[in-house]
Parts: sequence; structure tokens; C-alpha cells
Amino acid sequence: TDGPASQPVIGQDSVEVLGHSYPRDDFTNVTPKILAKVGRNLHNQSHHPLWLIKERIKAHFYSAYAAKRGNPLFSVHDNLSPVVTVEQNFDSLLIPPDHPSRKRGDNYYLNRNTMLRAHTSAHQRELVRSGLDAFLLAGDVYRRDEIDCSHYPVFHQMEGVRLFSDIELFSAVQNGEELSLFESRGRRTPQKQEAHSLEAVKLLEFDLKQTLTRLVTHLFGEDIEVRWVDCYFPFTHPSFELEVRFQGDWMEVLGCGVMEQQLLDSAGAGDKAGWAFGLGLERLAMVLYNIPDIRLFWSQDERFLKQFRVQHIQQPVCFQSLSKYPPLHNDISFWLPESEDGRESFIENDFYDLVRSIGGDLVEKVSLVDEFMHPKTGRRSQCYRIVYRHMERTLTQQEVRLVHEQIERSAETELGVQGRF
Ligand code: FA5
Ligand code: MG
Repeated sequence: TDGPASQPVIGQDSVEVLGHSYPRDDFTNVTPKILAKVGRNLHNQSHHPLWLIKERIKAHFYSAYAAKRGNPLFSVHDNLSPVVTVEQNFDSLLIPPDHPSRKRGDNYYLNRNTMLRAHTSAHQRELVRSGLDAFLLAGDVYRRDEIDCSHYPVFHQMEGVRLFSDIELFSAVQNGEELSLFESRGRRTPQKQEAHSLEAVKLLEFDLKQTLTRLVTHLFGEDIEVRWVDCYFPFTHPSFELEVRFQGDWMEVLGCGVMEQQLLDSAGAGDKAGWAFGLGLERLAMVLYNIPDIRLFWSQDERFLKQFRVQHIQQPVCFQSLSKYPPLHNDISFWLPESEDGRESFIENDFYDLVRSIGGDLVEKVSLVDEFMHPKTGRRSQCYRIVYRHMERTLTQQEVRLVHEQIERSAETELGVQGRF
């Protein structure tokens, strides 16, 4: 019901996405439910909350940062295909061949060479190579992930990149012409990369954090509580995450850092240094409009959508949460399969994907509630709690039972677990 105009096709030998056909192989793991979301482009649908927040971010960058002659400094791109090569998504970002983020269990592969992008960073190198110094890029991204109110297998990110020549970076510094971006015999430390001078990195880091803090206060006002957390990405160093206070907890809304110089070298911009960020549009929209559950972004319910049809993008939206209908929960326990060599072949994300494939948006949360090892046989058993809730009406016990039983059966046939139902 919620697919794009053309039906997604997973054939025997190929997978069809956005009018192209990709040969299947042993890596193919996209599901019809996921393919049905490719092409929806919520971020480009007028007055959708993700569109609204994207437009507000664009407007902020347009008005706050002007280049020569008053033109906007940042160009905006929101129509790049989510189908990318594995090379774009990982190698171009210096992510090593054996890095855990490449796992089949975490990504949607069309085949060994092609995937649905897992982040908008997949386009950094190509856009830098095309000569851009400052850009924003919004798009849908795909990940096999846990299931709860702030994680969904399809979500939207906005990437931002800004490069500086040494003149640009040091222009406002007294005697700045004596400073240099690079240092020839430098060492990598927790503060900086080997290629960079400490002065350059500190200015880049300051500009990056200030740009993002300004964005966040523009969106949420001065009262929002934020904090910076150090973190790691293979394509930035140093790296940070920004968290904001939401419903009594800290929620991570973006990752960012000083771009690895090797990436810029390979993109033909080795004479510049820069920063990059990637933010989650759903997470920001959830905080801004007080949207309690990430599934609501896919709702076709007029009571949800009409609230975002404002005259002007700066007009405040007073989101009235649809009353929450009661949840129903059901547990599922099974013995994990054992393979010949005694190692377990069960992957949690496979189970989450299966639950999502069958239960769709009725599933609000899946959590591992109990684990148990048989004292004699050493076999492991797990118990998951699945919380079912419809966003728009009350579910009946019976319809939940039907879905739950189908999950039980498929878990046995597809994942090789042995049910303790
Ligand atoms: C990245 O994706 C990096 N590419 C970000 C980046 C860009 C770092 C440029 C440095 C330079 P991460 O996996 O943390 O990082 O995701 C970024 C943001 O996407 C998160 O902070 C969060 O807001 C959002 N996000 C991540 N996973 C999900 C999910 N399953 N559902 C909804 N939002 C998510
Ligand atoms: Mg993160």
C-alpha cells in the first residue's frame, strides 16, 4: 500500500530498484518491505515534517553563510540516488575492508558491489571531486538496526561539508598569513591528524562546532540542552557527536569531525582542509515537534500530516501527538541454532529484519529480555519481547496473535531456531 509507483521486484536472478536491474548474489539481502520505501523521498515531499526540517536547515544556511556577491555559500543536493557502490559507501571513506560496519547483518546489499547507502557520507568524495567547497546533501539511508522508537531501517540524513584554503581559514587571524594548514613532519595525536597543524585543526573544530551549535539554537531556541561527546569515525579526526536532551534522556542527533586529509587528497582537494557532519533528520524533527515515535514519519494519516501544512516554513508547528493507542506485547523464546563447528550462526539483526518484514509498522519495539544457557547441553536460548502498537487505532489481541504466530513460524523456517512457543 505504501510503495512507490512501480512495484519493487526481487526476482530469481536480479533485484530491480528505481528502474535498474542488479544481479543477485550471495550478498543480496534487501527485502521487499525495504525496497518499497526506495523512491518515497519523504524529504522531498512538500510539507512532510522531514521536508519542513530540511527546508528550515537550508534557509538557515542560506541566510547565515553567504559567499561573494551575496550568493549562498552552501549548495544543496537532495536528489542523489540511494543506490551506491560498496566502494562509495565504505572504501571512499577509508573504511578498512574488514571493518565491522560493512557486515551483511548491518546493511542492505543489492549484491556484493552495490548497496542502499548506509549514510549520506557515501557521496562526500564525489561531490568534493566535482569541485564543491561547501555543500549540504539530504537523502534517505538504509540500515539493519535495532527496533525501538528512535531507530528505523530507513531514515534520512543531512550531510554538510565545508572546505577551507589556508587564506580562508586564517583570514580573520592576526598575522594569519604566517600560519599554515599543514605540517610536514607532524604526528597523529588525539587532537589532530599527522598532516594538519594544530592551529588549523583548532580553528576548523571551532568553526564546525559553532556552525552546528548555531543551527541547533536556530531550530530549538536558546533553552535546548546540548553536549559534545568525543567519538570515532574512520573518515574524520578528531570526531564528535552532538547530543540533545529529549524526553528526559540524551539523544544523539549527529556525528561530525575534521575530514581525513587522505580523503581530500583522493578527491583532488589536497590543498584544502575541512570539516563534515551528518545529522539524522528524524531525530531533529522528533525533538522539534515532539514526535514520540519514528514510525510516524511513514504515516499516511491526515491527522498527522495536516499539522505540518504551514503557510511559511518558519511558522511554528504545534504538534498534537495523536493519542497513543494501547500497546500489546508478546514474548517469543527459542533455542539458537548450532552450526557444525559449534559456533552460533544466529544474527540478531536477521531476527529484527524478520520481525519488521512480517509485523511492519505494527512493531514498536523488540528487546532481548532473557538469555539462558542449558547447563548440560550448552545450548543457548533467547527470549525477545515484541511490543505491538498501531499508531492510528487500537489493535485486537487476535490480530496481534496472527502476526506473532507468523513470526514464530518464520523464525523457525528462515533462521533455523527451535521455538519454545
Ligand atoms: C554517520 O552516519 C556518519 N556518516 C556521520 C558523519 C558524517 C560523521 C560526516 C562524520 C562526518 P552515525 O551512524 O552516528 O554516523 O549516524 C548519524 C546520525 O544519524 C545519528 O546521530 C542519528 O541522528 C541518525 N541515525 C543513526 N541511525 C539511525 C536510525 N537507525 N534511525 C534514525 N536515525 C538514525
Ligand atoms: Mg552515531
